[in-house]
Amino acid sequence: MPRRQDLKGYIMSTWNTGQKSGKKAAIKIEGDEEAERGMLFSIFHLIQSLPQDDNISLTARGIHGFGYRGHVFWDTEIYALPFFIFTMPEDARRMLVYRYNNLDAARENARLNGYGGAQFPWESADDGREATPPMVPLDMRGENVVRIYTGEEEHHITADIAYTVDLYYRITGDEEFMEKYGLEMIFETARFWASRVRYDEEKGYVIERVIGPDEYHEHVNNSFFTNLMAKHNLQLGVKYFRESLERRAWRAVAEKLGIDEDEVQKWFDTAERIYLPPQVNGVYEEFDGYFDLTDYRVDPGDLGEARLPEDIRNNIGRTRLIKQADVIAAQFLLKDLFTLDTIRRNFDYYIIRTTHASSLSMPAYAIVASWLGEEALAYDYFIKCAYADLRNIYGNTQDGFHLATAGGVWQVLVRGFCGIDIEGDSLKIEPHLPVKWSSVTLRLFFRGAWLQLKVGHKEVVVEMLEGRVPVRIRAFGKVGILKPGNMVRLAP
Ligand code: IFM
Repeated sequence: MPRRQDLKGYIMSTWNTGQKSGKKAAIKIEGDEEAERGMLFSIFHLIQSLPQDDNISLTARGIHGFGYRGHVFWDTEIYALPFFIFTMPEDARRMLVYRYNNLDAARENARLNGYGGAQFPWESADDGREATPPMVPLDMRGENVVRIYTGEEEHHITADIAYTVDLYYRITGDEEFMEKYGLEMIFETARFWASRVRYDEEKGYVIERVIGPDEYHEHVNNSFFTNLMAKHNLQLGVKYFRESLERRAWRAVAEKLGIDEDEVQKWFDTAERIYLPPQVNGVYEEFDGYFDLTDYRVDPGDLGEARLPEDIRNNIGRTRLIKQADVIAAQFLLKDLFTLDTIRRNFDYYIIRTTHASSLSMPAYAIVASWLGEEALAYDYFIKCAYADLRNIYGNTQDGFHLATAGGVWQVLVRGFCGIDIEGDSLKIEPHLPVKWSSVTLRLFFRGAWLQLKVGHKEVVVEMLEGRVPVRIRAFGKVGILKPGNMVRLAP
C-alpha cells in the first residue's frame, strides 16, 4: 500500500499496471485537464479520509479540521458512499457496518423519542447516540447562542441510511452483508417510520415537525423529501420481507426480529397512503405552507447568504429561499418516480430560490441539470465543487475538507455526465457529456465484476477486466451482454 499522502499520484500511476487500487478509482477525462485534475483531487481526499475500522465512518469534514466535531451525517451515505460502493466496495461495507454496530443505540434513540424500530442520529459519533449539540455559541463567552433543532427534527437520515443499504446490495449483490447487517437495518428503519407517521382523516399518513435537507425551515409538516424517503424506506421493508420468504437465511432475520405478515401489511398500507405535498403547475410544495411564504429569488450562478439584503437574511425562514437541494435532492435519489417534465418544472422553480449555502447543494443540482441538458450550469457547478476547497468558495475550508462535495463531484461525473444507473440487473449508461469532453474512462465494480468503461458522446465501450458472470449493459436504447474477458460496444 502507498503512504496515504502519496495517493493522488498513486491513483493515476497504477492505471496501466493492473494493480488493485488503480483499478478502483482512476478516471480519465479526455479534453479537459482542469476537470480531470479537480476530479482526482476530490477522489484523493475521499480515499485519504477513509476510516480504518468500523468503529467510525467517514466524517463530514474528513480528517482535515474540527468542523462538525468529526461527526458523521447523511453526507456519508448519500453523497460519499456511492463512490466507495462502486470503486472500493469493501470500504463501503465497513462504513455501513459502522451503522449496524450502532443499531442498538438507534433503537434506544427511537425508544427515547417515543417511536418503534431504530432511529439513526442526525449527527453520529462513535457510540451512535444523538450527538448534535442542541446549542452552539456564537461568541467566545457563550453569551449568544443559537438553538439547533436538527438533532431533534432532521429525521430523514434514517431513511437515507436504508436507501444506501439497498443501493449497496443492488450494486454489489453482497448477500452475506444483507443477511448479517443490511436486512436488520432495513426492517428496523421501516418499523421506525411506521411508528413515526400519524393518520390524518383528510391527508392520510402525515409526518409532522421535521427539518428537511433545506434547513432554513424548522418544525415543518410533511416535508416532501422526508415523506418520500420514508415511503421508500417502508417499501424497501416490504420488498425485502417478501424476498426473505424465499430464502431461509433471510427469513431467519425477519423471525429474529419478530416481523410477521401483519406488520409488513401495515408497512405496505402506510407507504401507499403517506401524504405527499401537492403539485402546483407540476411543482411539489417543499412542505405544508411553503407556497404561502414570501417569495424571493436569487441568481443561480452565485452562492451563499452574504449576497442577500439584511432583512431577508434575518428572516430567511419566512421566505421561500432554501439552503440546499431538497425537492431536487429527492428527484436525484429517486429519479425513476418522476417524468423528465416534472423534474424540469421543479428544477426551474427551485434553482432560483436556492442559496447553495450548504456544500451539498450544487452536486445534486448539477446531476439533475445534466439530465435536463443544462450543460453550462451543470459544468459550472461541477468545476465549482471540484475546486471548492482549493478555492475556498464557502470561506470555511479551515474547518475541514467538504467530503460530501467531493463525493458529489464523482456522482456528477458518473450519474450526471455519464448517465450511469442501475436498472434491474443491468448497468445503464446514458451519456450527457459536456461538449468539450471527448470521453470519460473509468472503472467500476458491479455485481462481482470489475468493468472498465469508456463513455463518449456517441459510443460506449465496456470491458470486463475481472469477473465470472455476464453483465447486461444498456446504452442508447440497446442492450449488450458483456461476458468475462470480453468487451461490448454500443452506439445509437
Ligand atoms: O449534513 C449537512 C447538512 O445537510 C447541511 N449542513 C451541514 C451538514 C454537514 O455537512
